[in-house]
Amino acid sequence: MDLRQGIGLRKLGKTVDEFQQDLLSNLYFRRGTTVESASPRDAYETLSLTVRDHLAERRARTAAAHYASNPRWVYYLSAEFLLGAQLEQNLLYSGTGEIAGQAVKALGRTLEELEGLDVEPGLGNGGLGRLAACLVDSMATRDIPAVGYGIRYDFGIFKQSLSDGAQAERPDDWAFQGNPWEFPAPDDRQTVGFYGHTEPVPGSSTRKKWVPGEIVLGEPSHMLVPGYGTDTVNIVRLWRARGSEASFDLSRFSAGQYAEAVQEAVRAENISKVLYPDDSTELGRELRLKQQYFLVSCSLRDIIRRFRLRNSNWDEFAEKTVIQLNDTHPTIAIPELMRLLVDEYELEWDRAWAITRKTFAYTCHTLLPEALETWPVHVFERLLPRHLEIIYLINMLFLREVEERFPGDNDRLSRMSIIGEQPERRVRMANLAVVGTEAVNGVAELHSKLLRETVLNDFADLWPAKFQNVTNGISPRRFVKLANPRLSDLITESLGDDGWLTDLERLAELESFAGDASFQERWRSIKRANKVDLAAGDPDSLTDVMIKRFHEYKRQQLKLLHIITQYQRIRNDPNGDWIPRTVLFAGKAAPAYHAAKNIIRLINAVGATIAADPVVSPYLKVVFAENYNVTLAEQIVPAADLSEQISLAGKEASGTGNMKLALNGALTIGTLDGANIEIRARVGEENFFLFGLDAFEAAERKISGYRPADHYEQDAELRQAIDAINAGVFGDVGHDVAGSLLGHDEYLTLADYRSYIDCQDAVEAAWRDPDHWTRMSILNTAHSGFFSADRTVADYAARIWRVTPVRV
Ligand code: CR6
Repeated sequence: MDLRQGIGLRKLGKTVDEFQQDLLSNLYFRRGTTVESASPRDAYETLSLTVRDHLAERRARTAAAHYASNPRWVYYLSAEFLLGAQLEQNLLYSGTGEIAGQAVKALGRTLEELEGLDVEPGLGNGGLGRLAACLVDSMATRDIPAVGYGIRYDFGIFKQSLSDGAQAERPDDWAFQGNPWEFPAPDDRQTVGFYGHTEPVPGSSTRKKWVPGEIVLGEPSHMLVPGYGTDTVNIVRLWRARGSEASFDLSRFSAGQYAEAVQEAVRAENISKVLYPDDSTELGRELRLKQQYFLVSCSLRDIIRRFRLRNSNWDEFAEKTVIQLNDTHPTIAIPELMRLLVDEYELEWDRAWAITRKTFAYTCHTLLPEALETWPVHVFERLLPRHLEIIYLINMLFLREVEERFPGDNDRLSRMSIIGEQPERRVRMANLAVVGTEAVNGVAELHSKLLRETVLNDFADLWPAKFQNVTNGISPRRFVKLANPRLSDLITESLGDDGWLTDLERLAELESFAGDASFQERWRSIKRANKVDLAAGDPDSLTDVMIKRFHEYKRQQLKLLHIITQYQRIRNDPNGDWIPRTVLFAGKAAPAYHAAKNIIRLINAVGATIAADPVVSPYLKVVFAENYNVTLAEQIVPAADLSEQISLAGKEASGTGNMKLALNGALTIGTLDGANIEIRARVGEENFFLFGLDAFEAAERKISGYRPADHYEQDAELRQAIDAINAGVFGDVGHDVAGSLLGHDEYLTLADYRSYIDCQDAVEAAWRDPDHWTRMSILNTAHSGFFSADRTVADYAARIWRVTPVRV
């Protein structure tokens, strides 16, 4: 049988009857139950397996095509993948949605009911993890041979609930009932070492023998990543840590020492236990470094295994392989590849280094200095002694190169060194990532420019050609077609076909409808219906959303000042001509980030005060939607009128929520930060509400000695808002928030307050003219095509990866 022809069993284009037969057979033989006794979970699993079979058939053909063509591969290494719910996506991507809807009746269920049982794997924190998911989707859609590598955390991002308005966290046991989308691949398990010591190798100055003190197994499983409108199905391979056989101590167990008997296994399994729950503190640092090395070590061995299936010459490795490092989390891959090549495969150092440098590329996702990872040298030395030696050698040779170019410039040397000396010796992962890669990119134009001019300036001086920009993007399938079916249908009808789903720039054709009264009417009724579905507030009110992680730089506190100002204005003039608004917040704060958690509490306290106020509540409502995740985003985004993108300029690397909202016809109120700048340039200045300092002005303000009190003293409305917070009108927590605003106001909230309030007034003026507003909304959608992740992937493919698609 020729696999490339497909195995025939799962022919596409099934009838409802055939699909029903498959369902029943899966119910009996794979789920082991019957229609009469099937639980909802049985029905859900059965449907998922049946849909999965359709993709698995394509997967088999994809793997065969890839094997035959021995292509250049993209390996995307990421500590996070926020894949989103799978069932609905896979129904769409396998083209089985309609027949499945009919066929599940045989199980006495509806599709909606079963989709409700689908649990999203929350294997990420926010934008970075969701970006990884959008990129692998687009790589498959563009037929790029690719594998995503990540960690299969037992517990994903914590579940958030509110308790008396404060964030409470619960563990996210996402796969507690199993995960039908996953294929375990125990045969491909890898062995990972930690701790221990190194020994010299006689006759070699660069090779060493590493004798690890702890051994852990990495067991992979994979999820299918289907392309849209193509046969390609790629995979994301996720590693789970296990103790080795030797980690269970039978003699202790027999002696009744049950806990001691399993402690080694437990310690091993802890490595993939939880997604690092907190990106703001120093806690658990060693465990996080362990996770990073675990991911890297398993993945690199797997990549090498795959390479050696079809190739034997190491000089071809970098031609067949590009490894994209998603932020610095997987950067230990650089010394690890060196270790494998030099110590295990016995290549000369220089040859290994040439291969390594050509293989890797690095995407930086931040400008916040505290988000650039560094590890204390002593932690590294204990956990990864051989890697530290390799890093020292890489650093020595690198600094020699710098010294040659800039003789005598010692300040430069110490800034560029991979090892920082002050206040303690630390390994600077971003420096390592720049030194060990062929290309470095930021994620939006401004971000890439600031990286070159500030954070990575010395490196850009040395290697200007290495630095690039690739503006982020999002999946139009998930965030329009699936999230907003009404809008999707209208677009398809207006454009004549659904080719826009893989060629999003075609949305520009909507421009000709922007002034058409009946089209506008339909546009508005879709938005309204989406708001009714969301049921967050009056569907005729202006739905103003701020959905993202809670962080002071993102400035939820600025939005809060606007709400309080509005509240005070209405109270002062109850008969004014106020525009009803529903302000919807959603987002999680890192569990140990107290300032962010205080802002959540204050938002809820202000919301409660307003709700209890008969004068203000008809015009203003504050809603906090709990447990923001991909699924919730898919419900909120289509219902939004106004998108809050109000970070201090120069702080948000890109943002991707801003793209999702604009694409769904929300107007943005925002600063000149991250991708906002590119959104504004495309949708048009007149269709974007701009306010605030730009990145340059913000930096100047800080340098010239910023005093938040000046703004407080000079602006009566601001003063009243802060006084109310401070006086406890909204409870005790106000005191801390006000204190931090008046004290140092790290993110210049007060400096941007007036400009923001005036801009919100302009928003309301625009809202009063529905035709004008709708026109702006249509134009936002029409000109957001650039923000498709398909375009992002095409940019990476052309400029960084230099890969060519393989059609299945
Ligand atoms: N927090 C950036 O802050 C960007 C995403 C994806 C972030 C955000 O602006 O859109 O990455 N950075 O590029 C990090 O996670 C370090 C994010 O999600």
